[in-house]
Amino acid sequence: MKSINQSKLTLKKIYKKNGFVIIKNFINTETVNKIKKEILVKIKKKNKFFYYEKTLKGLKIRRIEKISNFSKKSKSLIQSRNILNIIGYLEGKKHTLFKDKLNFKYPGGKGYLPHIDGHFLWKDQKGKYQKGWKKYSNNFVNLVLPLEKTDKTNGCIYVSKKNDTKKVGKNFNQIAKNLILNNSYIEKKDLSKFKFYPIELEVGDICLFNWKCAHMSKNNNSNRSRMIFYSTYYKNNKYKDVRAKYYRDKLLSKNTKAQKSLLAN
Ligand SMILES: O=C(O)CCC(=O)C(=O)O
Ligand SMILES: [Fe+2]
Repeated sequence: MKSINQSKLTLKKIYKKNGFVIIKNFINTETVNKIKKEILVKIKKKNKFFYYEKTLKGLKIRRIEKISNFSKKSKSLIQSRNILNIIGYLEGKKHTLFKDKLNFKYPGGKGYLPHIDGHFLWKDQKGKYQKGWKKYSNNFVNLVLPLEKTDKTNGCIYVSKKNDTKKVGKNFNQIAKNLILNNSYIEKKDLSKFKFYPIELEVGDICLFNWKCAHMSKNNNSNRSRMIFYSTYYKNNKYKDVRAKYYRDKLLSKNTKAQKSLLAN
């Protein structure tokens, strides 16, 4: 028990310092394999929550939005006590699921330009500008949970330390202002301020990173696919049904379709 507590403390120290941490062997691999199998069967039929991309090998699925609505097993994994507890422990405050998706990256699938999640402006139903995710909470944590091994060759995520972000801004307004308007890409002139670390994960491992950490990923140039759960948790506050509100707002927002997707293509 002592050693478990000590290693948890080490994880917390790393997380506090860098804003991100990899936790090895955190999830039961059989659970993940079962979910993967189930999803691979489900995606054979098209659905409006599936997004596709063109690759040299034809049209391939790129992501499933709201994966936890669509797969009960995914929902119980993404919202498991284990995951919520470790996030609460690392941040020192309770967090709850905000949004969730499954990002595929088949061979030839595209990467994501360097960006900082949630730091953009969007127009609400009335055409009024709103502050990205800040409208919903003042802190968020992202989870990367691979359904298959992810490394540099198949386009793993790269994350930079949260202190790098301070070089472009100290708070939401400053950061958002210095990113490309209406989305959250880092300007070319600022890229040298960030050092990106590859997040190589086996099935069973997870990575958690704070929303202030910039991140990116490259194209998948291998012949292995790369499926990951990519979900976000918000720091609890007085608001209720935050996840539902976020998705409703996104649907009704006056942004263009490209801006709505929040994707770096
Ligand atoms: O799947 C990836 O490689 C990155 C995804 C990402 O950063 C995002 O969806 O915000
Ligand atoms: Fe992102």
